[in-house]
Amino acid sequence: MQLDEHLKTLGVSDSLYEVMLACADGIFHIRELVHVGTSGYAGTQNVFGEDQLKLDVASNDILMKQLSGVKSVDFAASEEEEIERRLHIDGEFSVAFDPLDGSSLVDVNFAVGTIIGIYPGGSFIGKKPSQMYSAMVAVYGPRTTLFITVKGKGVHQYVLTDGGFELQKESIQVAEEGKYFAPGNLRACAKNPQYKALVDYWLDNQYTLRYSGGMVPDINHILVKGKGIFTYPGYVDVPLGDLASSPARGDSADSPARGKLRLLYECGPMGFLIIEAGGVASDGVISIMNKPLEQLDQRTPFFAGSKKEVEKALEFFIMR
Ligand code: P6P
Repeated sequence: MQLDEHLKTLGVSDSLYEVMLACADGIFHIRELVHVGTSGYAGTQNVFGEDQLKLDVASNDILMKQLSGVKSVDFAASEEEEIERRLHIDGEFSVAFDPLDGSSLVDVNFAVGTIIGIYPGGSFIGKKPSQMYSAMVAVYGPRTTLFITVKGKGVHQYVLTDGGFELQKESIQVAEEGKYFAPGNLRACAKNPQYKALVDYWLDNQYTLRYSGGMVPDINHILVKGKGIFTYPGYVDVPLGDLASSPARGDSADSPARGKLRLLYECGPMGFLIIEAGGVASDGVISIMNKPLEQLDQRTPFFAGSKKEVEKALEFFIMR
């Protein structure tokens, strides 16, 4: 069954259907870029001070163009742009995206992805991930696959064939436990003994390492295998409770206290997929879905995957 047909069987509204298909078209064109597009730097930096690749800019333009063509899209926010763009005033939806997450991995031919969150219209500031109607995440690897979730309607996987996105697996579930671990930000172990103790726990208990440096393929592994944990704590040994509330404490450009992952563009939509599949996603203190967005480039620690694995991991980050 094709994506468009399956969305109809899920009972997706006509207006949300239109936005999702526009995003899917954008993903199709980004995939072409990734596989044959030029490499190299654009000579610009994003709001995080990261040098932008030509692929970053081009994939951003593709999605912005797609969304500009949908009258129901109010604001669009991209990890590659400093401010949210107003496309159609009072549109029913606002769409946030990371057009090519992990783009620096393209040159080493690792898998990368596109992350999209579809919210109610209006500015993103003050919104919580729990308000999302839908999340769409594409994985550009040996195959191009797409995960979608629409609130309350499960998580479903599609694979790109000559005929378009074909339903591959319905109602994906993440089991309560599973010994795969994807330990992001391992550098933090040097200053964060609690994280070091957690990694030692995984090693002592013979967990299987599955980490590529790309959040999309790393969380894709949890969804496809149906179990495991992805972690990306902050860089310093600051109590997670403090991090969850205080802005910028212990922050520095190259080692932000709350880690480098972004709430709006990465952790919100990825957490939404994991939770809709029966897993959990946390900033270490609260569900990622309940974390209000204070600024577009807000970073957050992130722990996501099998419920018992996340609970076990957070035991190591004792609240002091
Ligand atoms: P590190 C990619 O740049 C990304 O934003 C995520 O996809 C990934 O999980 C993380 O950064 C990897 O970070 O510190 O291992 O390079």
